[in-house]
Amino acid sequence: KLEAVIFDLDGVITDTAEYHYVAWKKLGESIGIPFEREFNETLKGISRGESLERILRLGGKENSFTPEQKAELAHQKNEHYVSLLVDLTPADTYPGIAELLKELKEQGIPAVIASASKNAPQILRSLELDSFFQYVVPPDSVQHGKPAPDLFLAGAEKVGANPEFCIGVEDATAGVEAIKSAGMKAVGIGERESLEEAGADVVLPDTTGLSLAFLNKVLEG
Ligand code: B16
Ligand code: MG
Repeated sequence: KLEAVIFDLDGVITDTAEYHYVAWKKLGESIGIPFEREFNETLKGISRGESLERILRLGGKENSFTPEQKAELAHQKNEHYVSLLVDLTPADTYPGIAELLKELKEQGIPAVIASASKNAPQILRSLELDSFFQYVVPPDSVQHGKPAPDLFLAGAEKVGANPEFCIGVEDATAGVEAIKSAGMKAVGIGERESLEEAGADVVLPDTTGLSLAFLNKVLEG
């Protein structure tokens, strides 16, 4: 029986992935490292600090900044990102998500957030979804970010669920890898090829197909 559903946030619950892209792109341009959407895919699910490192590496500038300057760049990106978040309302929740969360709550199946984002609690409040989640794993509370399993394992442990009977839902390849190394079933949202390659048990093009009945089938295999 399904014991918990552990959700990624950005790209699964709502489209903040787009805001991250806009904010990182602007930051990149400000330091002479332009990039496009394709490169941005590799930043999904990756922490703020590590995302910055990857952008600097892309531009061959990993040694051009002191740790203090890097912290300031990450701060600038976050300021811009947070300024874009003020527009977020419940209407920005992806289709099917609110309905699924209601079903889970009615059945007493815990819903958990395993996001790399430090802004997750604020985003959930703006979407008015915070009361549907038993737990939001603080990204700083675990040792390793995605693709390591830490965030997903911490979520399962907090609600007393056995990973074997948990389902993780992710839009990023690093996230799908994290779910699989946690020993859970993985539902990928987005592009079939890359998510299947990362180990997803099933891939849906978007969130409309998510329901408790669907997740129960995934768990049965
Ligand atoms: P923040 P997820 C991740 O969230 C994003 O996919 C990633 O692009 C972002 O850099 C990371 O959160 C950190 O977010 O800067 O807000 O702390 O997909 O794991 O929900
Ligand atoms: Mg994501």
